[in-house]
Amino acid sequence: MQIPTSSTNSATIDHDFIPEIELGLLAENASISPKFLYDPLGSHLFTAITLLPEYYPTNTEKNIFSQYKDQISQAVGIGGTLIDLGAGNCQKAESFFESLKPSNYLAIDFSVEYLQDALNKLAGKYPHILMQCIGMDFSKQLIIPDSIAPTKRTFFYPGSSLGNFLPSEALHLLSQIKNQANDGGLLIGVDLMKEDAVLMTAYDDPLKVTAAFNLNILRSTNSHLNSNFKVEQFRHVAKVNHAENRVELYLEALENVIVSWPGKSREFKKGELIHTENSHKYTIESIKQLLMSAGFETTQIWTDPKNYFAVIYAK
Ligand code: AVJ
Repeated sequence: MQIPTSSTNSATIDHDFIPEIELGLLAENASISPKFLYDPLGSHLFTAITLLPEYYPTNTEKNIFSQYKDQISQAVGIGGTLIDLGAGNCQKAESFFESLKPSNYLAIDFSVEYLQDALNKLAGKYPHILMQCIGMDFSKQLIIPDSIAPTKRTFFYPGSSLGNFLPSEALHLLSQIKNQANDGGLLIGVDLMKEDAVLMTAYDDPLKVTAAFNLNILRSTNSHLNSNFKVEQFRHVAKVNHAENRVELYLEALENVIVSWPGKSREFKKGELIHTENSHKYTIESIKQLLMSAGFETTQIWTDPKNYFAVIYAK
């Protein structure tokens, strides 16, 4: 893997995703990993979701960040490398540049094309911060390149993206973060459990932006696999799973469908579901437990008045 030193270059760790996608599609309970939601159009659709009034996480987190900016920045401390996990459009990290004064900014995302555009714009605005981006699927392994100085690292993982992972996977990722933070820490945003009605409108919004975002995973899959999914043969479904403390997204076949791709095919009966995403919701206690199990020793926590969302600095 090559990590460029120029301020706006990117490096992509290339993976062959075909075996992973096939495994999910051929399983009795079919699934497609949520990382395939974020092709270039999917990344834009997700940004559109964050602008919906029904999608409370983004705004709630933003309000917590702005209300407690000083306290949070004081907890995190200045300097070192700010490592943005799932950087997207880099806006959230940018809002901390002034108070955290990082010398380096490393933006990591699965969708590197979208990230590169965002970083190009940012680099011109902050010439004193050395910026790099990497396209990485850190759902399996988080590897911070050797070219990133082993000084203080602040991992930034906002937006409750941790919620995509099963508890065991989340623990694995958090442990890897702890082991690579040196004397820094983790600033993370997590979504809290709440009443079903609020969750359901957030994940099945009346403008159907979330439906478009979810259905687009079929086109993203077609481009990876050379398969022939037709978006109009499926519909978006959101469910709250209380036993697992999560919202689940599915695509339901509206008719009997046969999907094929080079060498293989899969039949979906009318009503059959493809699982596309889990969005785990935490309690203050459950996320603290998870962080402690990952090796973090202290946490500072900020929430909103409705207790919809929590921002945590863990060291
Ligand atoms: C980016 C994973 C935090 O789970 O709320 C938004 C993705 N899916 N609407 C979430 C998402 C449907 C989002 N995360």
